[in-house]
Amino acid sequence: MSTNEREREREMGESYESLFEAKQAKGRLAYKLFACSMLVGIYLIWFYRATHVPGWGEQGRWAWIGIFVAELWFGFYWIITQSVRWSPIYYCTHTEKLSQRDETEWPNVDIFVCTADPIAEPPTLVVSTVLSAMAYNYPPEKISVYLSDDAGSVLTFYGLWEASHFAKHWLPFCKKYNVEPRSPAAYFSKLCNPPDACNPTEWSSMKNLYEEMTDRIDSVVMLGKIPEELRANKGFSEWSSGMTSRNHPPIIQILIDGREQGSIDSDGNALPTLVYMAREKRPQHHHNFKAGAMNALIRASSEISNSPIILNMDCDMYSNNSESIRHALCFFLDEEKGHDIGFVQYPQVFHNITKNDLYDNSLNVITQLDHPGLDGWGGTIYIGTGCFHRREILCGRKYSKDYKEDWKRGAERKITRSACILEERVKSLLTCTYEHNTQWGQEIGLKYDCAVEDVITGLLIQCRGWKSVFINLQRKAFLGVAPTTLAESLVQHKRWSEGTLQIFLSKYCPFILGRGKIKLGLQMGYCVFGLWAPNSLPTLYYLVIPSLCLLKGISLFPKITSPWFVPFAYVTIGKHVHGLVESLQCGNTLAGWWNSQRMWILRRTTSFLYGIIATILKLLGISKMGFTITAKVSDGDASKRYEQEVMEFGSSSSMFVIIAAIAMLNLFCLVGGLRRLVVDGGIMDLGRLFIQILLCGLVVAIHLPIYEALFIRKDKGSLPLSVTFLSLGFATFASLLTMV
Ligand SMILES: *[C@@H]1O[C@H](CO)[C@@H](O)[C@H](O)[C@H]1NC(C)=O
Ligand SMILES: CC(=O)N[C@H]1CO[C@H](CO)[C@@H](O)[C@@H]1O
Repeated sequence: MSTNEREREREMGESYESLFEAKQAKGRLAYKLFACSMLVGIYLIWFYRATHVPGWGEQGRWAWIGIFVAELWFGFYWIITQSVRWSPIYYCTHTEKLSQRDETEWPNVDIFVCTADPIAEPPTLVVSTVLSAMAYNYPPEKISVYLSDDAGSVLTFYGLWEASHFAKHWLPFCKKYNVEPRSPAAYFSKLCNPPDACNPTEWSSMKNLYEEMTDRIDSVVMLGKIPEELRANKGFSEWSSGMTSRNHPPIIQILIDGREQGSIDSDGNALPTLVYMAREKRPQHHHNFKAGAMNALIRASSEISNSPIILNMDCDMYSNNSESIRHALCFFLDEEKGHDIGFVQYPQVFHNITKNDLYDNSLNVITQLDHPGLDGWGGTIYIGTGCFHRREILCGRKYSKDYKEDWKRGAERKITRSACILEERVKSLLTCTYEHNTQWGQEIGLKYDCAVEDVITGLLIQCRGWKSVFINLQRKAFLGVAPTTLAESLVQHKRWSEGTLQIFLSKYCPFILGRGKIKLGLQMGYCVFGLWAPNSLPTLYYLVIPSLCLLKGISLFPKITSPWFVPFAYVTIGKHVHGLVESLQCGNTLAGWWNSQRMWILRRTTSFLYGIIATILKLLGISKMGFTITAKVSDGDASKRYEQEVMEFGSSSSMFVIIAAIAMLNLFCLVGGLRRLVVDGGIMDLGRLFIQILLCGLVVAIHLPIYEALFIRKDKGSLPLSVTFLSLGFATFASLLTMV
């Protein structure tokens, strides 16, 4: 149906009210002019480099050519990044219009929560997330919550079993007092006293109930096994001795069966369905990490609730906004513009970011600018958590013009067998061998063999013709825990950069796969992330070679009095001032911006370097993919340092040697370079070497916390002595080599 026809239909009296709107970002013309001027600056720099190469035999010829290559790369990458600034759109929803519609016709929603390790992700944390998902402001009989436990741990199952009882009190309490947030852990940790609206005795007894539950769960976790008397309860008998996280049969337990008449809360209202799932694990079968778990969830839920909408969230990302299902549905249920929307992505936001965000974890700029930028080209990326999908698109469905989901179909409850028979049926879908010789992990479900299964799955969905939208609510939909040490943050970025580069270098490269299917701007938008890792090499070059040349007195940049100085100054200042303004606009502090600049360097010299090496090794078939789960808990001293924004290096790693060596080398070069100016009477050199001195000085300034950790700090979070010696050794060696 063309737009004209639709309009006619509307004029003819069919009632239609749009459930969402898209707004263009303001000030785009000014930005585009600025970007063009930057491009001119970049061309001038390239031109200067190409026309001023030192001749054969002259000093610094190779250093010059190297820096030219680095600048070619930076310019190219900058052009790629313009895609996410060109025409951002911001979506807003009209839930009030949705609320006017008949509730019984709203679709069912399946919520998937994934956990993988009862130690790194303690059951109490998982349980709070699950409870926040059960308590959405949405008809409870339409919600089914599935917990996938990749560790197959009876401790996590016990936690969920406790939660299934606690929910009977928690859900009516949330409803009665309109509690926010609905994760009990988050709610009670913020309040010490009952809020005015609450009945104090009721509030206190709820708090006690919650604390007793967490105490029981914690003590079972401490013991490492469940008390014998529990084994009599349904479900616990699934666990037998000798089962490990890597070797166990499939387990599925329907803890609350929403279809049953008896499943009601303490006020007599319906409860959401609650299911525990652990797919089969055998050492000889590869399990495909989180993508494997998600695909098992898709199959298991298709037998039990088969809801047309699926939300997936990580176990450490609780729901902070009980309205977010309604907001997401505004996109899917919009009769006019909703047919081609495949998924709705919420941002990843963290609740434990400190004021100046030492590790630049907040993703503020990515959330507030990059994602809307991608939306401008018809689709944001799928980031693996906080995302609503249509079930059909996860099962490989292509978009076609006459596609129209019949939501009423999805609003009915499937009436099937009793829970026990259902569980037996579902088990057969969770075996290790079920997927053999099928399209699961390829055409169906989440894509396997990629460190960022989410990004590649989202890309494949868009290439099948679906659009996606990003929605950032004022009150954030999901809140998680950010890494609290440098090592964790770097490792996380290594995985991201490695995965996205792997996509770029495969047949799924956005420029190849997406050609003719998604817009060029979106193809480029994917490459902003896909080309993170290659940035490491030119950055390392820029951090090392100009400084060494400074030590030797070789100039690699135009004199301060030369007209060629202007493009260098314009591009550098333009880029950083613009970045600073954006950062402040997105809610970062000035110190936070400075910290993000440091992390920008540290990530490029370590995470991205390791990412590119790992990708190359994998391409050559030398190494295989691994997956590390970041711990979500830290000890007392470390927490204090985190609050005080003292850099916590965390588990010792070879990455720190690189960081420290670069810091030391630049310190040597700065001192050596300045000494040359002063002592050797080379003050005339100042104009010639000005840019290099400035660059080297800035590198030293940004690494101040590193020197502190190397030489001054003595606490447990700082750098070990071995790193100090190794980095000193490297830096001395490199400087001596340059001097001879
Ligand atoms: C999370 O929800 C609480 C309670 O409604 C609200 O006060 C807070 O601002 C929210 N947090 C974020 C980051 O939006
Ligand atoms: C500032 C802040 O909220 N810090 C918290 C981050 O998360 C850890 C672990 O959950 C808490 O212990 C901190 O208090």
